[in-house]
Amino acid sequence: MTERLLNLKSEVREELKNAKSVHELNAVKARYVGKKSPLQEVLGKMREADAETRKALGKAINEFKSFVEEEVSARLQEITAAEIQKRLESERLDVTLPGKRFSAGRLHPLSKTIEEIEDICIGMGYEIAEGPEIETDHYNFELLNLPKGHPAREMQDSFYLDVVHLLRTHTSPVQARVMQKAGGKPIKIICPGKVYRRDNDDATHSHQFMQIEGLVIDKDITMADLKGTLALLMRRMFGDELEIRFRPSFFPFTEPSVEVDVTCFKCGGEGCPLCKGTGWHEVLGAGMVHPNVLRMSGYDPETNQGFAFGLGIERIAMLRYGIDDIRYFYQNDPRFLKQF
Ligand code: 2U9
Repeated sequence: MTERLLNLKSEVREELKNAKSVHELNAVKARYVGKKSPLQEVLGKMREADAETRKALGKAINEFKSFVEEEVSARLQEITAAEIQKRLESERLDVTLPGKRFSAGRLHPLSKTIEEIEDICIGMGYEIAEGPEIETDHYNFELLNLPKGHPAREMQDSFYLDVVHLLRTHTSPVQARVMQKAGGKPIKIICPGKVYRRDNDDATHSHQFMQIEGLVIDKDITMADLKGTLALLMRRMFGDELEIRFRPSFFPFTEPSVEVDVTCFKCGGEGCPLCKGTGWHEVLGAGMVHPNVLRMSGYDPETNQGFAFGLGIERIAMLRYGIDDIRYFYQNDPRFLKQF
C-alpha cells in the first residue's frame, strides 16, 4: 500500500507540474485528497487491516495529505511568481525613452510687447483704460481738435460704417471718454488697442494695427514730466543706457508736439545697419494736450495741463525683435510665432 502511495506521489508531482492556474491546482488537489480520491481505496483497506497496519496506514495517509498540501502550495508560489513575471514583461516601461514632444501655446509677440509696456506704466502709477473699436465721428475726431474739414481728417483716411460711425483711427477717443467721465479730476491712463486706417498693406503699413496712448492730466504738468516719463519707459524697454531726443512736430491734439527718438540700442548711437547709420530710432509721438482738447472734455486749460503720447506696438516689436515685415504679425505662421 505504501508503494501505491509512493506511485500516487509521483502522479501528483507530474499533474502539478502540468497545472497552469490556481483553478487547475485545486482540481489536482481534489482529485488526490478529496472525496473521490484514490485515498478512499486505501481507507477501505484500513478497515480490514489489523491495528498495527491501520496505524501505519493512517500515518502514511496523513503524510500523503501533507505532501499534497505542500506540493500544491509550492506549485502555487511558482505559478504566481510566473504570472507576476509575465505581467512585468508585458507591462515593461523603458523610463529612459525620450518623452513625446508637445508644443505649448505662447503669447503673440504683440501681446508680449503690450504687456511689457503695461507693466512698466503700471509701475509708474498708470491705470489701463479701454473703449469701443467702433467710434463716432465726434469722439474719434471732433473732441480731438479735428473739426469737419480739417486736413488731418483726409490724411487719416478711415473706414466709415455710416455717416457717423467709423472704425477708430487711434485710441485717443478712449482718453476723451475717460476725460468726460472724470469731471475735471486728475487722470493718468494708458489705452492699448487695435486701430484702423485705410492704408495699403506693405512691409511697414497695415490697415489694422495696435497702439498704446498715454494721457496724464493734472495741475502743473510740464514737458519735463513728459520727457522724464518717456525716457524711463524707453530705458525699461530698450536698455538703461539710451538717450532720448525730442524733435518738433505737429499733431492737432497736442501743442507743442514732438516726435521722439531713442539712441540705437544695437550700436549705442554710433551708427549701424539697424539704425541706417543715423544712431537714432524714431519710436513715438507726444506733446502737451491742446487747450481746445482740454476744454472740450471738461477741463479748464488755465488751471490744468496734460501730456499725451502715442506709440505703434508693431513698430516697437519690430525694432525689439528685429522683424522687417509687419505682415508677419498677422499671418499666424507657427514658424514665426514659436520664436517668441
Ligand atoms: C487726447 C489728447 C492727446 C495722443 C498722441 C501721438 C502723439 C502720436 C502716433 C504714434 C505712432 C500714432 O501709432 S502711431 O502711428 N501717435 O504720435 N499720439 S500725441 O495724444 C492725445 C490723445 C488723446 C485726449
